[in-house]
Amino acid sequence: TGAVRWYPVPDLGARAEQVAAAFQQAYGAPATGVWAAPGRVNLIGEHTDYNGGLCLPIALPQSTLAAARATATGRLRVRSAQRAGEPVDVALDDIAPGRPGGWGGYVAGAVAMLAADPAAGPLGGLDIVVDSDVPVGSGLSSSAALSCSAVLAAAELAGLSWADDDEGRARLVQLAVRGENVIAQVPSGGLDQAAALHCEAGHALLLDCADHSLEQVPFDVAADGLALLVMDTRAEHTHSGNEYAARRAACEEAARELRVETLREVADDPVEATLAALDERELRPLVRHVVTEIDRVRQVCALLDEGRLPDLGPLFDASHASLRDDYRVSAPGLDVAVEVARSAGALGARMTGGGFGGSAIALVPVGSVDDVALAVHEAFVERGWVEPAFLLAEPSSPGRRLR
Ligand code: GAF
Repeated sequence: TGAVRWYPVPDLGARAEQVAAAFQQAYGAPATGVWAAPGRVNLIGEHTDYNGGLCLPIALPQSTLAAARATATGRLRVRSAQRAGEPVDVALDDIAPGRPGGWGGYVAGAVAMLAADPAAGPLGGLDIVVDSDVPVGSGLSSSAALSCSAVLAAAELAGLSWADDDEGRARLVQLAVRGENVIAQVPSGGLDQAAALHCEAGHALLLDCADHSLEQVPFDVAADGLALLVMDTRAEHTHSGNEYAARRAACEEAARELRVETLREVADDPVEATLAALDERELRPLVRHVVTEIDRVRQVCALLDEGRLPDLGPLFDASHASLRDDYRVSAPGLDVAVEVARSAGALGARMTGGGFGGSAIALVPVGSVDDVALAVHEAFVERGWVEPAFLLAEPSSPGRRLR
């Protein structure tokens, strides 16, 4: 029905023209190129990346575009179509932790890390215009889409062709992660940036955060008459907030108590007796989530390998329960979306991304997609909540130069 709100699927060619035109308008000179990086949904493997675990994201067609050119001003100037009133203008030398603050820190972080890389040629300055179709604050990784579009632009303008192969892309991922951690001061774990730069169309990316190895896993829900429905609860979410950092710190504390480098080692060799040593109410449930979630990623990959897509449903459900009850990062909107989606015909559903708001995903028979979206929409309206918004996730292409 018309009441349900769907995010449009962008025409990236047309969007690239628009951003190039906006660049010309803003700076009175043509952009050298336009680069794009996608948002993502993580199929499973949540809050495992910073524990050396496994994740399984796909890239979305919704992307952030960056039109850019090199300058000799010694400054980074950035304008955003989404934040028209907040242009950034900072000397490259002044980029520092927390400076610039806000959204500009994601761009500046990526640019500063690139400029500091010994392999990069001198970067005299940069003008950028960004424009995004990734919903902001929805757990769909708008921040990594932003930092990764910037790092792609900055690298190529610094004379590096790192985007041409996996090894170079892995370097760009590291720069974007470091920029977010150090300059934007968000302690994210690397899943989002790896998804933005390594995911391939038609595939999920099996990411092993212990050794940064990657595997492309064919993922074609349509072939089984299914769809992956993304349900954006549009409830405020942020992981620069304390909760994300607190979970990460607690996992590090648990690893210290268990005398392992990361919790991945416990996942590979789980010992109930070891877990029993941890505080029953605080650390043990967190570790249980990480250990069981890593195992669920393996199970999902095995099912995909056998072409048993409909059987993913129960693993999605188990992942959600674990994130809600053990890891405690769900939110009322996410729980309602997941439960209502299941009652309306989804085979399984779970929150995706960092949590505390943001989006959930549901595996739905194609014929039930409208019913599920409508049921979730109505459940939100009944409760007097902000209307949710939806999209169908098509595994899409990685970050790249568009023109
Ligand atoms: C956020 C973080 F940025 C990622 O690094 C990851 O930890 C995710 O939450 C949870 O899986 O998106």
